[in-house]
Amino acid sequence: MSYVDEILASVKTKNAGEPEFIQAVTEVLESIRPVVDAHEEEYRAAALLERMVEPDRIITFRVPWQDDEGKWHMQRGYRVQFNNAIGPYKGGLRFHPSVYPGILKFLGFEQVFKNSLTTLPIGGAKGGSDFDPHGKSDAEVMRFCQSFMTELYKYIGENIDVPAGDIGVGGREVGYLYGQYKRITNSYESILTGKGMSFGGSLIRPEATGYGLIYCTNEILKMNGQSLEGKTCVVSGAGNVATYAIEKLQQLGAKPVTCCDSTGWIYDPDGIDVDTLIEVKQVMRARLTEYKKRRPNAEYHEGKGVWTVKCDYAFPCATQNELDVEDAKALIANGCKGVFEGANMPTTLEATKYIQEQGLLFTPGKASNAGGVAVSALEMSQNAERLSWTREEVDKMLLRIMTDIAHTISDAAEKYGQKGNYVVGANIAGFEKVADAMLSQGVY
Ligand code: NDP
Ligand code: 2IT
Repeated sequence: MSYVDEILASVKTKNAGEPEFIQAVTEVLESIRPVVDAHEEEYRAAALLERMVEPDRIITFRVPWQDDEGKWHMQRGYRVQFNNAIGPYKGGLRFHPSVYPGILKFLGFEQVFKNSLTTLPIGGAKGGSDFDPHGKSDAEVMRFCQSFMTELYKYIGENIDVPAGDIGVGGREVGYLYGQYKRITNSYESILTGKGMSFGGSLIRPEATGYGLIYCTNEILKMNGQSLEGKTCVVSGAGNVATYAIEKLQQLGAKPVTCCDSTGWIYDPDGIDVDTLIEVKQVMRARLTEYKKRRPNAEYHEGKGVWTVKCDYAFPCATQNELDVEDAKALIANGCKGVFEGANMPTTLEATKYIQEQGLLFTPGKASNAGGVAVSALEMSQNAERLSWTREEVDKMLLRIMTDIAHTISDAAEKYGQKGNYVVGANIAGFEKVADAMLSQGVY
């Protein structure tokens, strides 16, 4: 049995109850086959793949919190410190009822290769809780965040592990978490990114993932003789990534016509209005039914449906496995020419394969959504030198990083005889640097 097949079989057995983790590992290992085959003896001798698919450690803790009526609740908190071969652990925190170790392991594993692609010195991690912020008051969210950090603070540090936001964790949560860290340790350190601008945050960090997705897409389109100008786009999600992807699409002359949240979706034939979206989702923290009330020309539908809308390009920016084969078929039947992932692993393995076989352009999230963590790393740099860079400076660096990623994944795919297969390109390019760092540092 080949080394890749051996490791895949073992991962499937050992992590049987964690389908998302198995999915993420399968995609990466299948992609890197040619590299592994070429270095099999060296990699086997160092147990490289065995170590790469096993997190350095998983920290699990209890998070009790009190609601506004005085009732106590108990949540689970986690931090999966996956791999620090190329820098301190780095990756977001997710607060969502679906959070369990399998989700955080898939996200931490993806983060290792994504962070490698940014070229910045950051390792991979992910954390979070099964806490659901929907419908909670600010005071409840604050108490939860304080309780969460009261345990997490033991395991993080500016040279150890630097968390940030993800689903359900935005500027408000990062602020409360940061305040509690400072209160416990009496130390003003860069232990979180995505901080507010008044206490060490970086300009462009809120926009970075969405903007970065579109910068990367734009470069990939250019390389393939296409462009965003005048194109109709469908976007899923209505949170951090979706909102700023929509904004940048508009700035580059495209027309994004959809967004969705966990209950329903919007089709706005005039193009999504970003100010209204921000008002409804970030200020009011309401459902998209409020968007419809403010934009009478728009349609609101319950449930799932953005992939049924006619478009040139699609941008899944909500959550994992939100785009399956049926969705891919609907997109292609409607003339879609490319799918560019803003979320982490939003496309199922089967749908990815189908989309690529049908000749569409496709970029995997670990490459195309790397702009968020890249600007997080720039926030760490600014904190380290106790300076803040201008909006223009950070945006320019983001653009350069995302443009470089587009070329890196394209070149790696071509080098291994798979021109245009950006999944293979991203996985190989991300893997090579981590493998080199791990092999250099000895077996542990
Ligand atoms: P947010 O919490 O800001 O937004 C998530 C959005 O997706 C919300 O509108 C949410 O709906 C919607 N959503 C969540 N689950 C579902 C579902 N099952 N079906 C439909 N819609 C759903 O998170 P982000 O925008 O930060 O994250 C989105 C994705 O991007 C995730 O995969 C995340 O891991 C990834 N990502 C995030 C980065 C970041 O910097 N924030 C960086 C790189 C990747 P509702 O409003 O109802 O909650
Ligand atoms: O998935 C991701 O890359 C993030 N949620 C951002 C992580 C970070 O540390 O900024």
